[in-house]
Parts: sequence; C-alpha cells; structure tokens
Amino acid sequence: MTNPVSPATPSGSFTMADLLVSYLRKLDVEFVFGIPGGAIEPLYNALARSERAGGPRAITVRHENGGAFMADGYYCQTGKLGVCCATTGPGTTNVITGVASAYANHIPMLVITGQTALNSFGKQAFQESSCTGVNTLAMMEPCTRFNTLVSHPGQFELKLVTALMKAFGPTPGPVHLSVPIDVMNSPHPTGEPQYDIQALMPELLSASTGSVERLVERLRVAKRPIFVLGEGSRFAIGNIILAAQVLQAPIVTTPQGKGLISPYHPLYRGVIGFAGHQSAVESLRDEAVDTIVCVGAALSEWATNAWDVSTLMNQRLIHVDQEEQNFALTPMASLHVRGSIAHTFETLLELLTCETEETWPPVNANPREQWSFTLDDPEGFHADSNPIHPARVMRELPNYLPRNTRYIAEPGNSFAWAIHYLHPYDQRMRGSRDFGSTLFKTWIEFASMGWAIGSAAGAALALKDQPVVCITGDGSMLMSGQEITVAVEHKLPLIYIVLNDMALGMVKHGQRLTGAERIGWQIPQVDFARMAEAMGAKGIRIESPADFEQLKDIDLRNLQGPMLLDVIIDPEAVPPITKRTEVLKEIAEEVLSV
Ligand SMILES: Cc1ncc(C[n+]2csc(CCOP(=O)(O)OP(=O)(O)O)c2C)c(N)n1
Repeated sequence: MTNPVSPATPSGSFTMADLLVSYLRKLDVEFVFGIPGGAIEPLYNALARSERAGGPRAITVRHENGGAFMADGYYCQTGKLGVCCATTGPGTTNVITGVASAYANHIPMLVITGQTALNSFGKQAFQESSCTGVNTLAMMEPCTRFNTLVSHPGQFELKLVTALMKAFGPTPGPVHLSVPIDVMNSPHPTGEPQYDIQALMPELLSASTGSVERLVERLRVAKRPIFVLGEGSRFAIGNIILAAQVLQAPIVTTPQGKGLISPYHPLYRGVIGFAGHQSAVESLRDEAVDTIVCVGAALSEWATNAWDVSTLMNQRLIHVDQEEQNFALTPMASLHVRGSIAHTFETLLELLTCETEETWPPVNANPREQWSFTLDDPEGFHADSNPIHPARVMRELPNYLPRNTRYIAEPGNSFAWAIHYLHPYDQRMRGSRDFGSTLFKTWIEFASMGWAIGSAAGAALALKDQPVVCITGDGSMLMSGQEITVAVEHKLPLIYIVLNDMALGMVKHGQRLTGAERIGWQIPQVDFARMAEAMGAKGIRIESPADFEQLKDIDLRNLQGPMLLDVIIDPEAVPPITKRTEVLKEIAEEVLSV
C-alpha cells in the first residue's frame, strides 16, 4: 500500500525514515533542524521526498546545537513538537548542549541521531558512536526523558511512537532515538503508520474537583490575594488574568512568564526573581497579602531569588501547575492543585461565577510608560548618553518595532536588561488564549549562550511574516552568529540586537560586583554590522539614541530578510544583576567559612 503523505523512494520502498516523516506530518510539524552526514542520509532522503510532497522539510543549520535551539524556538511559538537531527559521532556530540537546554526547560523535542551500520559496531567504523565507540547514547541519557538505540527495524515504529508520547509526558522534554543507518533505510512492512498518533498524545489530567473547590474557597476568603505567573500560565492566560481581575489581585510574573501579560495592565507589578522589579518583590512581601497563587512556574533559583522565603516560598503559597516536577519545590505550599491549568481556570471561573465583561478594566488607549512597577535605574532608561545606555536601548526598541514583534533575550546581560527594562507596547489587556501569545521569551535555567540566536530563527520560521527580535551579546554572537546565514537563506524577518561592550559583560560585571579576580572577560572589537553584511544580512551601527532614527526609513513590518543592529553600549552601565551576585557572594563566603 502506498502512503499518501510521504511518497516512497524511487525504487518504491517506503523506509523507516519515510515512516518517521509521516508521523511528523500527522503531528503538523513543518521543520526538521539539523546537518546531514553519512549516517543520517536516509532521513534526509526521506525529507527531500517529503518536501516535494509539501510535507515537513529540512532546515540546514550551521552547527547542530543551533538546530536544537531552533527546534526549541519553534515549539515555544507553536506548541508543536520541535524536531532536530544530527549525524553520528561529532554531529551528535554537537547537538547535546541544545538538548540539555530543552531538558532543563521542559521542551517537547524529538532528537534523531544517526549511527553506523549495525554490523560495523565494535569495529572502529568511521565516526562509530555505539556502546563500543564514543557512546552517544550514554551521553544523551542524563538530558533526555526517553533515550534508546533502535537495534532492529521491527523496533522502529514502536520506539518512535513511545518517544513521541514521552516528549509530551507529565514533565515534557527531549526524547532521543539513535538509529543505525541500515535500520533507518530498511523498508517498513506496510508503508503507512500503524498508530493513530493524535489519539495517543497524552491528555493532561484535570485537577480533582476537590482541589479546585478548595482553591476557590481559599480565594473567596482571601483578604488580599496576589497572582504569580510562570511560563505555564500560557495555557490559560486569558482566564487567569480574568480571575485576577475578578478578585482585584495584583499580578507579578517570573522572568519566564514576562510577556504573557501586558506591562501596562493596571494589576501588573513587574517581574520577581532574576533582574526583576522591586515593586514585584514588595507586592509579595506586603504583610497584608495572605494568599499567593503561583501558576505554572518552574520555581528555580533565578525565578525565586534563590528560593526566597520572604516573598514566594512560604505558607501563603498555593501552587497551581500541571508539570509534576515543579511541585517538588513547594513542600511549604498550603495547597497544591495539580492538573491541566486550562481546566483548573475554566472551573475556577465557573465556580467564582461573578465574572462579566464589565469587570475588565478599560483598555489603555495610549499605554506609553504608564505601568505600575518601579525601575531600578530610571536615569539610565532615559539617558541620552553616547555610547548608549543599555536600558535606553530597551526603551527605544518598542518605539520603532511593530506591536506584534516577539522579543527573545539571550543569557548574559542581554536577558537582564530586557527582563527589567524592555516593555513592548502591548494592548492585550485581556490576555489571550493563543498558545504562542507571549511577546517575550527567555529561559533562565540552563541559560546557554547562543540559545536566543538559534531560538529566534526557529520562532521566525514558525511565525512566518511576524518580526522577531533577538537581543544578544557580542560574546554570544561570536559563539553562534553563524546561524544568521540560516535567517538569510530563508529570508526571515529577524532583527538581531547585539549589545556590543567588547566584553563577556555578565562575567565582567559579576566579577566586579562580587570582588572576584578580574579575568577572562575581554573581547576584541568586532564590527558586527559589517559581519552581518558579509553574511548577506543588513547591518546598522548604533551608538546613540538618535541613531535609532535610521530605522524609520526601513519597512520593519515587511522585512524580506534579517537585519543586525550593532549597538555600541556604555560598557560601564551596571546591569540589574545585583541579586544574583549577592547570592554568588554568599556562596563564596560560606565556602570560605567552612
Ligand atoms: C555556553 C555558555 N558558556 C558560558 C556561559 C557563562 N556566561 C554567562 S553570561 C556570559 C557572558 C556573555 O557575554 P555576551 O554574550 O557578550 O553578553 P553580555 O553579558 O556582555 O551581554 C558567560 C560567559 C554560558 N552561560 N553559556
């Protein structure tokens, strides 16, 4: 029987690789990010056939790690499985950082790597990475939720389907299939998927009625509730904001939850945790606050200011989540509500029964700078200095970029400046039920340099014509900037903002703030605008706030390819990372006092 979605090879056989692509198509996945090589060729052959038939297609990246970051960015904007692939040996070792990042950030991702042919195992075959070679399966083990070698063709389909189910499991994450070339190339007996994969995608269990009723009871009697929104709030953001409005509860977010709510929402008090706002911290410390409803948050070190007891991690906490791993961090919570966040808030609103359209506050017609949270350095935010203050860069960006622009911020000082000072002109006062409605994305758990450069390309491919901004540092650009050529190749409307301080800035400022030795942070001067031009992108140099005016001559709503702004920033401006450095200092002092 022939397969309607993935035509077979010219010889007529339908390989395991064709089968894999058929499953991806059923899941509506559009892209497989990776780099070809001998052992993974059967998959690329199938992808070539798939592309011709309008199915999932290969996006060739420049470093396999970038492919994993792009798969991450694709998932974050669409909710669809991220898929990346690599050849055996160095291709697989290259991809590992991106897979580890996805593991830490709970990203559903399918990672397919090649292996040499089964009969060559143990014979020092070229790039052999079986258990008797450079054991790539062993390397993947700690950073995947399912990890297996497909040792014969009969296993392929059942292991693939198991992997797909596990990727979206109770704690989502990357899954890895290591596939010998001969297994990938072998014919599938029936030529079509045997499983109804859509039906097998795990349904999230609903929270028990009792626990949602207890939550509602607690909210009814709460004198002063407050909401803390993490990234998992995206599953019900409209209803969560509505619930907060009904209760007139202030809202703060973790750094990962920033972007789900408009900065101009009257109830919003800013970000807690790394690079956050004092107003958010004070809102939580307010003694009148008796109930903290924390929704969908990985309560990691940086999200919570090292698990600070005085703000979030105390008995006032009610923890609502659907990812089991997140609950392990909140034994102190007075109530846990475990189950689909979407279902919990639908039920909660039904039980509160008082919501009406009238409870929405009026949409702020001109939200510029009318937010209800405090900035650490308002002078820097408004500074006219040359070189430009990085906080001022954050202030300028929304002035020029379209309102639907997505911002993705790189680990380093970039995410610190952006978390604190970037406030897109966001009119979404009512939240949104769309999965990918966050206007700002960063991850603070694994925090690999180069993540944003890759992730932004995956996001831009997913979002088609909507502009995406990647805010990154010069160190990260030197580490992963080659991926710009992917954006050039696919004409992506991607704008790279390089905060150029000729330094590994976070390291430099961190060393200064902690009184450590000053070492290893210098970077030579690089003209990134010219680098971008050499790669086929548009390059612009920005030294002062006035230089942003050049953007007025560019149709940013209709970019036909990437653009890079090489922003020469004031290298002395201290980023909002003092909370982080205080923790580092405390750790150093504890070690010394032992
Ligand atoms: C792959 C990787 N290596 C090292 C680090 C440690 N690190 C965190 S931030 C940083 C400096 C980043 O420099 P740059 O990209 O120039 O950004 P800046 O901090 O100057 O904004 C380093 C080295 C890391 N997070 N990831």
